[in-house]
Amino acid sequence: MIKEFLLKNGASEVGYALIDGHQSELLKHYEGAEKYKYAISVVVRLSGGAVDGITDKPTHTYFQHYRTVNAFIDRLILMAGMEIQRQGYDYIPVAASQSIGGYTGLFQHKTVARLAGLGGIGKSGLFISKKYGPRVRLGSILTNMPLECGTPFEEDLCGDCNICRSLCPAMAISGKSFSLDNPDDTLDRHACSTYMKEHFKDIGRGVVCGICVKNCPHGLK
Ligand code: B12
Repeated sequence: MIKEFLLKNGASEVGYALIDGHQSELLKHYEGAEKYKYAISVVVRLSGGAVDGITDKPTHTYFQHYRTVNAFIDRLILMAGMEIQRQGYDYIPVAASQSIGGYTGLFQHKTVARLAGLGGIGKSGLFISKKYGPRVRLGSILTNMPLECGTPFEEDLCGDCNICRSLCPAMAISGKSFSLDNPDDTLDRHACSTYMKEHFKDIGRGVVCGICVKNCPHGLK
């Protein structure tokens, strides 16, 4: 029912993930979070036109779209969370784009989307949706409402492709395939963030780029 609600209200894809056992980071910031054993991944497809406009730098249009989609996702997960609460369960909304320090969010949307089976992680470090490639933004709802969860996505999506690595102006992408043993080996977060801050301050306050998002062949299909 929650899935139908989210899809009816504008989500492009919705998946359920079992996050029990993967809450250690969350527990450092959120006392009592162990009861949130389930998570809902909310995927919102980006405007192709807004993404296609990105060249070797982002655009004002992409930045505004990023902000609008973030606000939309935050509202959507609030509405679904209120419905979860009406049914007698609890939830934590994980905002679309909130950092809590050290290049990290309260919980990783990519973890939820991948565990829900909606897609995998590419060499770019981005979540690649099976339907839309990386041209999506994500939100998550953590909950104690028991859900029938999807099967985690395990396939390698990139093979020999290194387009994102060769086009990244920050040289932040290592070219290594995603692996659960070393999930953070794909992207140098500091290099990515520093480049955006130094070069794109006037376009998107230094928080957007999108070159890897635009050029991934999975999103061009
Ligand atoms: C802080 C932050 C940044 C930082 C650090 C990036 C980073 N990758 O950590 C900086 C400023 C550099 C950044 C840059 C960008 N960001 Co950013 N960012 C975030 C934010 C707010 C938190 C990320 C975080 O917690 N990082 C900590 C690391 C450890 O986690 P992670 O890399 O996000 O995810 C890893 C785990 O999920 C792990 N994993 C996967 N499956 C499993 C399973 C298990 C069991 C475990 C333990 C782990 C695991 O693999 C992933 C990759 O290493 C998220 C929102 C969120 N709450 O998730 C958005 C988010 C990751 N950003 C996003 C985007 C689009 C961007 C940019 C393109 C900028 C832009 N908007 O134009 C670039 C892209 C860089 C790139 N190639 O990935 C999107 C990604 C969408 C997608 N398709 O993947 C997100 C999800 C926001 C959103 N609402 O959609 N970002």
